[in-house]
Amino acid sequence: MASIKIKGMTCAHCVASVTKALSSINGIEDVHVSLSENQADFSMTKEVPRATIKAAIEKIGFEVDE
Ligand code: 9UX
Repeated sequence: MASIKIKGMTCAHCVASVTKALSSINGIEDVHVSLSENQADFSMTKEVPRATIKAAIEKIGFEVDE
């Protein structure tokens, strides 16, 4: 499992948006986003650059916590 910290999620719809955005990335599967932990957990079926994940999150208005 890989994980990434996300800033700016405040409701269940935010969680759904992030889940959808991450799930749509080729190579990312089994996405679980936690609102209380400000974190997304996922598995990767191939190597996905962190920049790709970061860009997908920022595109929909959230921030990655470095
Ligand atoms: Mo979660 Mo609502 O943002 O704008 S608080 S979608």
